[in-house]
Amino acid sequence: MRVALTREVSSAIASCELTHLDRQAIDVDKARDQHAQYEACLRKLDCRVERLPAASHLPDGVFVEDTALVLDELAVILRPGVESRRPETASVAEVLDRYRSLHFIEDPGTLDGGDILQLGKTLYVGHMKRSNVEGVEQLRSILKGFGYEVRGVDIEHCLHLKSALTRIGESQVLINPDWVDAGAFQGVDMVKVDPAEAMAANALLIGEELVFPKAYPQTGARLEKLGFKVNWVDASELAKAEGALTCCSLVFSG
Ligand code: CIR
Repeated sequence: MRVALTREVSSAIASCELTHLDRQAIDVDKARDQHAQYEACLRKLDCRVERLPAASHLPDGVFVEDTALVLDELAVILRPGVESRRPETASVAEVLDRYRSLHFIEDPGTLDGGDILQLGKTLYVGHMKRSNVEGVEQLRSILKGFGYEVRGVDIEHCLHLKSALTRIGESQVLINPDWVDAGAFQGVDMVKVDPAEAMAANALLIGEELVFPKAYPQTGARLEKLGFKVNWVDASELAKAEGALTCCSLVFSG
């Protein structure tokens, strides 16, 4: 059974962290409605959605991806790069403890899940803002015995590695080559975002289908032309909080 862990949008989302965007008003009801539609899409793709409650002291809590890395063999509870997000991990750990043995990134390491891209047994970790070298080292040492290779990758102009590229197939990524060095992904097949849609590289792959934002029609059309089944969702309110689609769930086999 495929599980998708999510968290309801906080009433305090207006106080979210922002790095590259100017603060805009966020309509909480609209954000919750769009989030519910996102969850409905995950259910349609055979996920059992397990939803954590929102909390007013967790403005960015909806972006659960940043709190943990779930692999087949174990889960790693991460340590987000910004202080305000660290209290999000406890309730996520409580749920994941039912599914996996837990390992932890500890001070002084920081790692946001949005910086970790898994392609088979290779984990690419973007380190710049939120994730530091100590975090990458700790992850490497946790995963050493499980046959995973951890590779650091430089990113620029974006918040997380998965703002710049995401997995859309077995060994295939959707990429904005202006934000990450494509050369770091030797042997990986690449589809580029439409040049007019810099933020379009974040697609959520579930099974063989993609969940993709309506905000980037040209890149989505490019994917459809290549034969991908694209499930379009409107995530415009959460985008104002600098969140994309992969950020809103942790999907794993339960
Ligand atoms: C933050 O800055 O932490 C949130 N406002 C957005 C996090 C988005 N998460 C992600 O890309 N994985």
